[in-house]
Amino acid sequence: QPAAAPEQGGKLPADFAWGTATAAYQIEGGWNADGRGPSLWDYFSHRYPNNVNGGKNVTYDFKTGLGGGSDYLEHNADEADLSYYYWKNDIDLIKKLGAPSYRFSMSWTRLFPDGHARRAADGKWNVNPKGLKYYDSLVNALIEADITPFVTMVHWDLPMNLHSEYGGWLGYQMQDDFKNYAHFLFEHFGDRVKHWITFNEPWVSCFLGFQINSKAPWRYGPPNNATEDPLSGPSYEIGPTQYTPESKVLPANRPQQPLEALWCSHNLLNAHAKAQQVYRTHFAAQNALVGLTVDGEMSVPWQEPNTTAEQLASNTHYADLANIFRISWYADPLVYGDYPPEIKERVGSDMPVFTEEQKALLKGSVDFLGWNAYTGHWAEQARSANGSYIPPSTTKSYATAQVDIWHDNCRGRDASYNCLPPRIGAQGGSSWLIKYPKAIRVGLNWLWNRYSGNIPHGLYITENGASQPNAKVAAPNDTVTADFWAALGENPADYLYGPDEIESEFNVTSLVDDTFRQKFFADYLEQVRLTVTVDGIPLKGYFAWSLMDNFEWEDGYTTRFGMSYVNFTDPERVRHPKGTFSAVSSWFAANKAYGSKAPIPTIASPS
Ligand code: PNW
Repeated sequence: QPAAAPEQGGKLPADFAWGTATAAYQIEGGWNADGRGPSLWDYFSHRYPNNVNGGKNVTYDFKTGLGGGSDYLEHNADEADLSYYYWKNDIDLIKKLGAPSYRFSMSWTRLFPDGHARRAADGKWNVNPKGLKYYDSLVNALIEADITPFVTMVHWDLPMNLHSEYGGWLGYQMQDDFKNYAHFLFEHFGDRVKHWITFNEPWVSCFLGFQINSKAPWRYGPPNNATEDPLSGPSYEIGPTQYTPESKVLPANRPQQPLEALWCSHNLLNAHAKAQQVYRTHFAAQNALVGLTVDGEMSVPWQEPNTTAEQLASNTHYADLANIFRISWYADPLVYGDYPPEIKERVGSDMPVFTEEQKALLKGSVDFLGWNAYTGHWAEQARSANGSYIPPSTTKSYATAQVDIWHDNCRGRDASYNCLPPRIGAQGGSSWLIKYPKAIRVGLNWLWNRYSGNIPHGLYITENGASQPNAKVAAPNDTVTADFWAALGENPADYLYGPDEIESEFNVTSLVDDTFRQKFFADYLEQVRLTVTVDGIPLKGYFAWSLMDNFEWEDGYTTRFGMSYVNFTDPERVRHPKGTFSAVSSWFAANKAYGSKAPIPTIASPS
């Protein structure tokens, strides 16, 4: 079979925004410094340290980040990269990269320790002055360095006090508490910040926090110690008013919990719409863009050489459904003012309903849409353990809808099951991360196909990146032959990592000389270039995750996504650029059109 002619395209446009991304809780440290209040992550990682990375007894070798050493790290981000103290080093690093933009998040509780932003009679806000000084210094220094700030308002670190008062996202009160916080941010930083992202990955906050139970607030209790129950502990009670005024329901018992993720999403979407309304009413003259970032996996119809047209059509239908449940659950209301018809039809009366007033506020409430692109999955109709297809359910509820839409690629299946479809690409260093560069192109096309013309300022990749696989990650055991990949026009060498290759790639040096990650970025960035220059999708910017190794949520410090290496026992947390750092910098120098200004400074070799 002849190889397809290479697609050419050209360079990314001169105004294409690129840079790296970070999040406050993952890098700042200084968790209680200068009056900062606790967020969900501070509270739950302290109270239930077993929630993060398997618990207190796990020790590491710090040089490699692997288990089995004799070192021990607290499983929280009390210190992390100490960016609260060493933020100037972060800016130097971004300058060295030559990136024109930087995406970071502000910690709500550093500004308003109890979460309530209020204005006194004299017009003054009850803001924590030292927290404010931190972000003023950061924003001002970025602007001085000619780096455009993209600011995320909430990257999962909700004020713990709001969770105690009314269940955080379960309470309709969150809508106004967030609106007030956003009002303050617009008012204070609006002269300098022109790109706002209200929320990072609502699906993760709501579904992982309130249903799948892998992230704060771990609503079903600590996963590694079932005897501890955050719902009945002495220092943590959810307040009496939950859900929305319409639902009037207090979830006193567990059976009602499966719908909490839906109500979390509902309140969060309304909160976004209210913040955008505040912006357009009071601050439009500042000329900023207000968007939101959705997450993270793209489902692709399962296809093999002998897939029939009929089967492919069915697989495409299920891939679409999976993407609608993951992405359009949020993007449809923000763009079109209501939940997708495909979801409402399947979830039936379990689905929260927007009032007409809420619909009007939601419609057109994103100026741009951010997407965190990491991974892809084959999708098809759900199958049972013996491999036969499960017919769509006839009852309409959230529980049955979940079964109907669920696709698989061996994840979550019984190990004895002979896995088909095989995984879509090489396993990265996080269980959920499978390298599939085309996901980014397929996904951006999918998004623009559904929303084109209704998102005035286009799309941004607000995160893309990889954790380097290490010896802890099993090599793929799927039987995927070279013929299989060749028929799909793929090179198996790009996908298959045998155990030997992983072992030899992973040694201490590879933490800095990170070949897997370099290849990952090269392959995804090529797809970004084709998406913009061949497909004509209005992708306006791209942010690599992440500037440096940091606290990787429930994986603690064992999983590294950084383009710079950080030793977390080093009191100064020196940032050492990895191979990826210069590779990404050079890629943009070669593939983006620049004006007269020299884009890329010389990058010192890693120390
Ligand atoms: C992102 N998925 O989350 C977060 O925004 C970052 O804070 C985090 O460090 C980074 O990914 C790496 O984990 C994701 O299931 C969560 O595809 C889930 C997915 C992707 C990204």
